[in-house]
Amino acid sequence: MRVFSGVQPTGALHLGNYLGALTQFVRLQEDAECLFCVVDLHALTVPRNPVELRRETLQVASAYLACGIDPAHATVFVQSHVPEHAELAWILGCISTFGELGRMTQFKDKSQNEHNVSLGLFAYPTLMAADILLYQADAVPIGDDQKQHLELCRDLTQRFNARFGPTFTLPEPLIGQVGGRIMSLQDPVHKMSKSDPDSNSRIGLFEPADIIRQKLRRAVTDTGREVRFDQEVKPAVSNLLEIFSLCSGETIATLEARYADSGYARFKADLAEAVIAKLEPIQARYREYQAAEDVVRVTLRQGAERAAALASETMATVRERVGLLGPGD
Ligand code: ATP
Ligand code: LTN
Repeated sequence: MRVFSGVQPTGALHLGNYLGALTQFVRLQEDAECLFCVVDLHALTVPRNPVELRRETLQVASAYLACGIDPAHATVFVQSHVPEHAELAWILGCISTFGELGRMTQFKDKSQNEHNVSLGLFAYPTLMAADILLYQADAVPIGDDQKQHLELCRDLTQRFNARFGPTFTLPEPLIGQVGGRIMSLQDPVHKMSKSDPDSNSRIGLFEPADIIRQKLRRAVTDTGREVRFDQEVKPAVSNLLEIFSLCSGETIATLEARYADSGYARFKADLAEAVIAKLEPIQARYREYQAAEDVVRVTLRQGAERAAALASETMATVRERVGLLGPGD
């Protein structure tokens, strides 16, 4: 089985990225051939400062390694180091329709209230499909918010294969039963997000312990005092229970029993310690990689070489299938 996934270098990673995506990546690398990409071309779909983009690209790569992705098991690389991503995105763009791209909820959200909506933002899902199809990935670990993009990728796969002959593997989404949708700490109907202007809504993976304690103390709760998992009636507490369970390894039922009558304050204080304990070793490793950026750069260079070999093989077939004249033809 081959697995592909990507994270955008668009700001500090948060607990949602970790529990929804990165923990799955680490688990999968044992049993599958994995490629994990820092999707810098996707980050260009919104205006970016070039110096920050370069820095954040290295930061996401360091975060991958700090979370436990092992370059001996998985290929870690930067999207723009393999130019075939952009080439295949163009070809897939030519079989995508205006209507289907316009229905993407992420596009609708991100383009709302914007005067100058870029072609890149609109075409974002065709680039994501290219990422996946270039490597003939069987499975794609993602958070719940990316489900619609993956469905579009599957539609494009079937359309391309029907029109030009069997070329691409049909990818399956892998979305965690729990952790696939970690919600904002300030507004539990919205997902925890890097782009939320309120930083109290999220816990950064590399934030100091006292900030984590403070953010969890300030996290909104629901009416009533009881700590109970009920996503309809108690969405905020249910989200905190889910985070607690994923960080401590205890079941939600165990946590409900322990905190049933203890009130929110003690529950939140213990939750903070569980999150801090989970993040501590990741933070320590992240600091090591930050101090050894050359190691990260070498990993990315080697990763790009491996990825490029696979990508060029797929693209040779694709060019031939769609009818592009090769230089040697
Ligand atoms: P933004 O929040 O600004 O939209 P993002 O964090 O969704 O950005 P990425 O960094 O590309 O964007 O996401 C990396 C991975 O983390 C994706 O697989 C995404 O589905 C997952 N993810 C993002 N937010 C959450 C969340 N709140 N819960 C679970 N998974 C998430
Ligand atoms: N769109 C994703 C990031 C992403 C991705 C991918 C995920 C880009 N290409 C390929 C899985 C597979 C996001 O915003 N979270």
